[in-house]
Order: sequence, then C-alpha cells, then structure tokens
Amino acid sequence: MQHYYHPMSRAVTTDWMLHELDAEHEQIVIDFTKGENQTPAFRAINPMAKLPTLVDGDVVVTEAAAICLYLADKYIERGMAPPVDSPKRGQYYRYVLFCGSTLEPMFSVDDKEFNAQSVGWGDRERCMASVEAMTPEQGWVLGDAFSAADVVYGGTLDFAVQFGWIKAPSASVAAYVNRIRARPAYRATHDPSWYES
Ligand SMILES: N[C@@H](CCC(=O)N[C@@H](CS)C(=O)NCC(=O)O)C(=O)O
Repeated sequence: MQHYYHPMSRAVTTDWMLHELDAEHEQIVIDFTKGENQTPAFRAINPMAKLPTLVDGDVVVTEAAAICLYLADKYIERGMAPPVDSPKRGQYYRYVLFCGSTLEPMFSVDDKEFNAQSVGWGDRERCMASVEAMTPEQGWVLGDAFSAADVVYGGTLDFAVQFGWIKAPSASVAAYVNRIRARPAYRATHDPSWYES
C-alpha cells in the first residue's frame, strides 16, 4: 500500500490509523505547499489533488474517513471496526461520517481565512474533475451491482442537477443520473416532477 502523506495535513490521521493497525505501507511525502499535489501524475490518482490518498494495488481510496473505514475492514482481526451485524455499527458510521461531511465544512466556512488548500472540497474545478473521473459510463459505481454508494453518490448528483448546482452535466453524468431516476425505488420516493422533466 502507498500512503500519500504530508505531516501538516489530514494525512496525519490516516498515518495514525496505519500505525494503530501496524499496517505495512510505503509512505510517499507530497509537499502540497510546493504544489507537488498538482502534478498530472498525482491528479491521475486523485483528481481532488488532496492528501491523504491511499493506493492498495488497483484500489484507490481518498477521503480520510473512507481510508480509516477501508483499513479497519482490511485488518478486521485488529478489532478497530465493530462486526457488520453489531448494533454498534450505526454509531460507528455516524461518528466516522459526521466529521468530514458536517463538522469539518462548518469549521471551514466559519474560518474566515479558509482557502482551497485547507477546505476539504478544494474548489469546484477539482470536485467536477473528480465527478467526471468517478462517474461510471455504464452500470453503477462499483460495477454491475447497485449499492448504497449509488444511493449516496447518485442521490447527490441527482440533487445537484435538479437544483442547478451542475448546470450542464456531461453526457456520462446525465446518463448516470437518468439511470438513477429510472429505478423503481427512486420513483417510489421522489416527486414525479424530478424525473418526468
Ligand atoms: N475531504 C478530504 C480533505 C483532504 C484535504 O483537504 N487535505 C488537504 C491537507 S489537510 C490537502 O491535501 N490540501 C492540498 C490542496 O488542496 O492543495 C479528506 O477528508 O481527506
């Protein structure tokens, strides 16, 4: 595994996790203060150009919380994730996902000096480059099987198109959103004006 890291970044959290697990890995220092994260080679791995980034063979994991979840499952015998059937799983997900999606954005917006290097979302260009790279040409984000990842990711793109946050979706984003909107369970839960326009 390669762990793309800088000591003055959120990668200290994933580095800590790797150490808790005693997980063998190669540490690759990317000095974002010198723009090393903006190289085509690094952006090909993570179009967000953000640290931390973990590469495990063919698997690329970005987002500090996702990396911690991935590592806890990969080294499940180390006991850092509750079993899948444990009632503690709910609290586990809640704590892990609350930070990046809710708490951190609030702190970022509250911080009057926030900038693209420090905020989790970077900027629109990087987010949209990531959306283009992450949206499947066909099927679902994990391949043939529809999953909870499509409900969350597809649901977010659906909202973005619906509310005009993405004004001119690319052909693949538009087609993916249309596949999402064609699902019977989606139609059972959304106002018809969302998918009949
Ligand atoms: N949502 C991402 C945020 C990652 C992030 O913003 N990392 C910063 C360092 S703490 C970074 O790589 N900044 C460099 C840049 O954006 O140019 C996560 O949780 O991993």
